[in-house]
Amino acid sequence: MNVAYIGAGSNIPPRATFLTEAIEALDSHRQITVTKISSIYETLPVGYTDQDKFLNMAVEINTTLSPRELLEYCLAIEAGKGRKRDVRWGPRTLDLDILLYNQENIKTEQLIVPHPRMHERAFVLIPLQDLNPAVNIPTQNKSVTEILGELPTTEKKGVTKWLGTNGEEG
Ligand code: GSY
Repeated sequence: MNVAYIGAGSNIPPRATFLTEAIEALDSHRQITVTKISSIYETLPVGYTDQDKFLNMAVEINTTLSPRELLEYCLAIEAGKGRKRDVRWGPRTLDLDILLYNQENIKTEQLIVPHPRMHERAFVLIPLQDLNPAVNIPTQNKSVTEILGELPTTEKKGVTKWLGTNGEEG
């Protein structure tokens, strides 16, 4: 059995619905079990900053899918939520990224794991810390908590726990 961590993000309404439906879709695959779910965070956009705030979260899964098969399934879930890939860093209904797959370093044309920028991004690391603070990021050879401790406070300030209220669009 393989243990993987997947990061999820959305900045087009209904953001929370896109995230929860994505997790349901992951868990509905007969070769995937969602074992842990992080809190949901509202996060300032990183990269292309002239866009709406994101909701971000992460999940831990057990899976018998290969990394390639898992990527294909994540892409199919994104496509099912109307994800278009016209603007590279632009707004998106749903983004699913394989952050870690066991402790493997994977580099193919389609997939790089650990996700190459995850160690710089508080919107990835903070939800991941909810799931497993001690998990090692193989490219850095440090735990998620250690890496977060070294991240500038300004990065972390852009990430706040999101508490959806009844009827909120998300
Ligand atoms: O990398 C995923 C898409 N993305 C995000 C995101 O999910 N959250 C935040 N806060 N900024 C982002 N910029 C991009 S691109």
